[in-house]
Amino acid sequence: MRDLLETDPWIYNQILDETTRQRTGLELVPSENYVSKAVMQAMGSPLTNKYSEGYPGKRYYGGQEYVDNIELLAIKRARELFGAEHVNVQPYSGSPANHAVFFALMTLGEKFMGMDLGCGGHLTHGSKVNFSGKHYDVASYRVDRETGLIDMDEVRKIALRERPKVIISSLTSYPRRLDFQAFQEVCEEVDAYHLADISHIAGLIVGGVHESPFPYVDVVTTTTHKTLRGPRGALIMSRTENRLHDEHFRGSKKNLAQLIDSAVFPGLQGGPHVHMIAAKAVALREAARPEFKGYARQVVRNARALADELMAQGLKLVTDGTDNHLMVIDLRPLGYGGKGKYVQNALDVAGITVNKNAVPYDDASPFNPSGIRLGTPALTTQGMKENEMEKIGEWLGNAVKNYHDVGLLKKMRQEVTKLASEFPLYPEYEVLRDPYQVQNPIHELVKR
Ligand code: DSN
Repeated sequence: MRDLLETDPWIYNQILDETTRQRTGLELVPSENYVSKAVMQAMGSPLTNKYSEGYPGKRYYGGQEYVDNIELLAIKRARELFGAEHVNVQPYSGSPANHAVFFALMTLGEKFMGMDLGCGGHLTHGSKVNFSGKHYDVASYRVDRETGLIDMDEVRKIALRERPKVIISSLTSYPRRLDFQAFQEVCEEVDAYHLADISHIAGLIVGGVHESPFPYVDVVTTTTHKTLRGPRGALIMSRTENRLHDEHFRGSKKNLAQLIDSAVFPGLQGGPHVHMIAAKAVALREAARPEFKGYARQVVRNARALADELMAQGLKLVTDGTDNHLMVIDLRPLGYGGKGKYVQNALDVAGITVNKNAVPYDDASPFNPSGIRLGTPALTTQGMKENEMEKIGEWLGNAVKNYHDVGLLKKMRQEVTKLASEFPLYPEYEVLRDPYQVQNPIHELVKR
């Protein structure tokens, strides 16, 4: 990164410091991961210079011969990996992907069903501060108050009452499996489209440790940067033909695949980010390798080991454990309801990165909720296994219970850094310390 260093030492230094933060701490945010250098090289390539509105063979600009190959290859790899009939690789990220699917399947104001954000759903699944909640009519389902589990009888009851056009099966902070087949049965009973948002679990599905939404569902969205371990971005996968013959599409000659493609472009997006599509293709190739299955299995094993240790430390987990890559600590039994932000900040001091999160039926504010969400995809990429999870679970238990004790957290930071250094990440960054020693600290420059 010598050119960056010469052009902009301030940004260079921040990148270096962020890389050091990643290398010396423990990353437990369950939606994060560490991509390969191959993925990063595709992202940082001259493909970023190209405009390519349209689709392969049908573009609005010249010079597309290589871009078409890249997009076609990305589509082919995603179709093979997930067993999808149709794939669109252009969505910029998960939220625009969901937006495009809504655009394809519903007219504004129509009703859909999604999991409530506070119970483990996503912002784009009907939160009232998001386009999904503002522009559509939302009937949310929640988890059971006692068990924390999705109750499919309840989902069916709401669907029969509300008659939504689309039902979303998904999770963002739900630590258990999704039963796609059961969701599909409800969708068929009420003539709704089934959208599965598998952003969190795409890598587990590819790795064979979570059931696949195919062949049940109509449409699948996924981000590519979580358990799938690719660049930031998303995919939309679907059947080719429309399973339902509803009024919205009467008069339209488009099948489901065409409806989705035209919702992405020109409906929602302009030029696709070709460098990111290339990086998605690289990540899909990596995920097709046999060793990725081993990775996915280890993510789940590590999550179980970590959850067991946290519970052994006396912490309460939502649903009392995990089946996937994530878990949520309920701070309320410790008397720390509404203290999630402080616990998250305390863990930052110890070099352990997590995110504050609502627990189901949380009375506290989303800015300072009562839970901590954590997961194992990034640490597993780094090579950590059950032994390390036990150690980290012990530290976490100690740090959460004593989050006021800065001395303890600082001491823990040293042990954390020592453990992280045994699993080196991007080691080449070590030798690139800024030889110019930029004088103006960036905090001064950006001070408001
Ligand atoms: N921000 C993502 C997550 O952490 O789950 C969802 O968009």
